[in-house]
Amino acid sequence: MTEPPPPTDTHCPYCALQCGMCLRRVAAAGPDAPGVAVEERPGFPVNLGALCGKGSNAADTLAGSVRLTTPLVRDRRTDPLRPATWEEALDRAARGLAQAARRHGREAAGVFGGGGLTNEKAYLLGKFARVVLRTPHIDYNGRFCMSSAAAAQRAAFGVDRGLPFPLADVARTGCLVLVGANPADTMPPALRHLRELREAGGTLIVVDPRRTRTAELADLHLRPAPGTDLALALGLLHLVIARGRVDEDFVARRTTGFAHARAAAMAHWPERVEALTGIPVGQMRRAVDLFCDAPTAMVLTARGGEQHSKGVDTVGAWINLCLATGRAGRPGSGYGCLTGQGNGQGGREHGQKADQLPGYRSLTDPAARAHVAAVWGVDPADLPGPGRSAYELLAGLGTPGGVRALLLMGSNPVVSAPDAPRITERLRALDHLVVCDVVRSETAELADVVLPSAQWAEETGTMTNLEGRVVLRRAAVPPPAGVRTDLDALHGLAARLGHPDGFPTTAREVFAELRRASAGGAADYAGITYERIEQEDGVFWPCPGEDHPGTPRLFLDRFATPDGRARFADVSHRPAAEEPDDAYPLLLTTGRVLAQYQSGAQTRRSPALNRAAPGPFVELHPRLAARLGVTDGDRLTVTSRRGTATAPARVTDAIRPDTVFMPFHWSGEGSANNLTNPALDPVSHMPEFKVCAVRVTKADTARTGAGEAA
Ligand SMILES: Nc1nc2c(c(=O)[nH]1)N[C@H]1C(S)=C(S)[C@@H](COP(=O)(O)OP(=O)(O)OC[C@H]3O[C@@H](n4cnc5c(=O)[nH]c(N)nc54)[C@H](O)[C@@H]3O)O[C@H]1N2
Ligand SMILES: Nc1nc2c(c(=O)[nH]1)N[C@H]1C(S)=C(S)[C@@H](COP(=O)(O)OP(=O)(O)OC[C@H]3O[C@@H](n4cnc5c(=O)[nH]c(N)nc54)[C@H](O)[C@@H]3O)O[C@H]1N2
Ligand code: SF4
Ligand SMILES: [Mo]
Repeated sequence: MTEPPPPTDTHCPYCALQCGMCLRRVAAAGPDAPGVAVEERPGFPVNLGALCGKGSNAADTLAGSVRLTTPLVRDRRTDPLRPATWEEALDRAARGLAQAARRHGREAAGVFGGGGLTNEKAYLLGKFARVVLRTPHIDYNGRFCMSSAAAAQRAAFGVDRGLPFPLADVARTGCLVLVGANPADTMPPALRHLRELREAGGTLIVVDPRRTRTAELADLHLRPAPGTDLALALGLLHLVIARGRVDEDFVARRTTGFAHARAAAMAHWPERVEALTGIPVGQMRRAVDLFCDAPTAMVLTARGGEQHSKGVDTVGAWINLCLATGRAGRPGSGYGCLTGQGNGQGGREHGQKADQLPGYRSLTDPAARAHVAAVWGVDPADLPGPGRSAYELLAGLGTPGGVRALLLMGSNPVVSAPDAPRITERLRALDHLVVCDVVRSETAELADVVLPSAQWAEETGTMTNLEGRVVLRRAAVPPPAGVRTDLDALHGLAARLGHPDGFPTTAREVFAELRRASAGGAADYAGITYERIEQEDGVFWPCPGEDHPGTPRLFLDRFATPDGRARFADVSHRPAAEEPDDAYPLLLTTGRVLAQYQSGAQTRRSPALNRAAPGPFVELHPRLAARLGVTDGDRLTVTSRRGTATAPARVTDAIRPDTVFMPFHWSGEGSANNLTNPALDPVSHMPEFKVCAVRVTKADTARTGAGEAA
């Protein structure tokens, strides 16, 4: 008998914590059951062995019964999908992309990627768009995620890395402000650091319209009306200035632009901000005291503050608060963004984004184009310019001048895009849709060609977590028969489109090229190797050489701007794109629950997770429920200017009476994205997922209009 192989150290397939875990090979309980079990990996510093339910049930995603295990094609648009060989599927996929370009020009082919893909996949996908298709139109679902925080960080600090310090530093700050972040549900192992913070005497302020499980841990919970965080941050800065708490020395030495920020803050006096946000002035004063009295302080934002048509300005205002009080670029202090997807950070550094080249280089910078073109062996003049942002790309599908043939890898926009019914209609209007996925997602159902992909535990590749730590996911089991890696698929497509070279199928080879392409850029991976990652529990970028230790903490000496100083943002309050009125009198906000992940494509296929979170719901306050004549469990119809969703009521005083909340993990009639507003931030092009105006009725009275909220 042969010895069983040792367990494999790897990382969770889901969120940006990229918790360390161990996979042990086990005898599969049946032909379709996964052949591995998830076990603790105590040493990894981010989660120290802890996993949330999604992580501990992650092996469910490997089961053959929930997977795509053969390519699928359809012969005519109206035909059902049928199984095909890889040869036939790749031939058809390549032909469809080439045909669109031939008929309508190169810009008629497009690519849509995902922040869950490894660095190697994201890098090759960008190269595929620019070198093989030579189209400007590539963007990805990260645009829907942390793009507002990225833009604001870049404006203020010259570079955007989720956290400019290791997550464990959170435990040692004096005061932590969480803005629109609910890690108790979205990153549970991170709570360990919050608990340590409290034990060490630090304080926690949570800014969230809902009393979440995270808010329940707070010393102070501020409950702004959705879409008013910008006003709140300005109001807090006003109080900082009025109470003489500005760190004048820091402002003078390490920043520029305070005069504008000061003037804007002075126009947001506390009573005005109370009227805008609903937060009592006394609570704002207490927040400023907690923040300024502590020796060090941090502000971390997540999607609640960022997914707005003014997300960039909102993050800018929170960064202003940090800069004015000297809480940035110092040990124990700073601003950070909790990135979301497994590779939300790395996925945006290596060229999936419409305006960027690998290493966080700008597609419009001639030197950057020359560097990357040399690595790719092409003429810089042949590299296309910037393309459309995610929502604009999707909304233009199948229109004159829009993309007519799309390669989509690692996203499920039928469920997750704002105003999803409209995006679904656009996907149907394509001449040709190719989807690479691990499961038969709602979006795969619309495809002309579906390519079944290998995933996390079945292949090797790197991910960059929310700290800028590059980690290595290692293969523990072979993929099911019939399944190939995304790198294989890209190689096959590139070869059929005239590029037999330049698209390696091993992650190691791709990573070697990525290191060269990123060398000298802001996100410099040149010194990172798989061996170092294994030995050092991950390596933090920038890491320009193999003898460089990597950079766990940024900005301690200087910010990454040309003059080394951080820049204050010049921002003022403005309302949400859609405010309540007589027809749509309530605010809707959307977000997540603990046991489901994103569009649910993976977690809705896990029996344990489905038992924990079986379906959509509408959270509403008892006073609103009473006004509507609704009790817990009644079916509600929620209507916005875009559409309608129906789901059971969940009555709770954890939410403001003027606001309802829906999670977005489900498709069909309970889909929150039937309702959401695709109003975009002018800079980041982030849609306004977190606030729109709705009307709520009891479902069985919807037709008569009775029970409407006034
Ligand atoms: N269980 C689970 N975990 C996940 C994910 C998942 O789908 N499920 N997804 C991962 C990804 S990609 C991401 S991006 C992260 C997201 O992580 P989070 O940002 O923590 O998650 P959300 O639930 O989207 O939003 C957080 C909070 O914002 C609040 N909020 C809503 N509107 C506003 C507002 O206007 N202002 C303020 N201040 N707060 C508001 C909501 O009430 C919610 O509690 O989670 C990651 N982890
Ligand atoms: N209303 C509302 N909508 C939102 C949000 C919100 O807060 N409210 N949040 C937004 C945010 S922050 C995000 S990040 C998006 C995410 O939304 P999506 O982009 O839809 O994210 P996922 O559901 O993770 O989709 C990933 C897809 O890739 C597949 N997949 C997983 N691993 C691999 C792989 O290795 N290769 C390939 N080819 N496929 C793979 C999965 O099966 C799944 O179908 O949703 C956004 N939509
Ligand atoms: S917190 Fe995120 S990375 Fe950690 S186990 Fe849960 S889903 Fe996985
Ligand atoms: Mo996200």
